[in-house]
Amino acid sequence: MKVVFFSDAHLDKNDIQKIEFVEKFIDDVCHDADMVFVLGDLFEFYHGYDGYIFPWYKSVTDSLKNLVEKGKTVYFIEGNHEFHMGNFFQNYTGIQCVHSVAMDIEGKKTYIAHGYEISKFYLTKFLKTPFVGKVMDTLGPEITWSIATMARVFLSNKKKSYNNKAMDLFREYALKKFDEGYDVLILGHSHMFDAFEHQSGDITKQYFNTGDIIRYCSYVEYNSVSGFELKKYSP
Ligand SMILES: [Mn+2]
Repeated sequence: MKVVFFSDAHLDKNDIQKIEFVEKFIDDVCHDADMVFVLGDLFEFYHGYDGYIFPWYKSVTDSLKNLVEKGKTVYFIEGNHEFHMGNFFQNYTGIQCVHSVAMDIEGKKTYIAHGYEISKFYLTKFLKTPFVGKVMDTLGPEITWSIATMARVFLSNKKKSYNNKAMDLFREYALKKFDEGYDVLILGHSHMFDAFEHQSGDITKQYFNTGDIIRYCSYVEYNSVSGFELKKYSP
């Protein structure tokens, strides 16, 4: 069994090369996976509309759709830049759009999320409310995209660099999840790839952060032979 986890590409409208890079990653690394988790912030901005996919996101969406058509299970975990992928996106692609996933992966109780709940970012929480979702629905894709473009200066984590304090916050959260009974925790959002192990009795618990598929080419892979591993993609 092979499972791939990646996140935080923050693909923007004119990011042609980055979009092609992610599509190549999907082709190269995910083609033989059984399950693929997009851990959020694949897109710099997304709000789902009926019958509509932002044209600049169509090709990468089709790459993921293609995985579903090949029989793989694909989860899209919404990040803080994705507001409501919506039924149309789910029905069109066959991808399951969720906020977090708790599942057993070959005996390991695994929790998978984007990770924005760790930082107390009230603007994100406000923007995620059903009220704001309704406003985006009403404004339609073109106007919403324009507003998002103007507002991104307040939202973007793109320029985040390595920061031990932030990294520790994620690790502390991991310890909390281990206490709740999880064996493996996988997050994104920080843009800092990370891996650490925690001994709990005779069980080794593991935390991973997928980092940033564009900047560090980092991702996490599980396979039945070697377990969970932090990896670097070299095309
Ligand atoms: Mn994020």
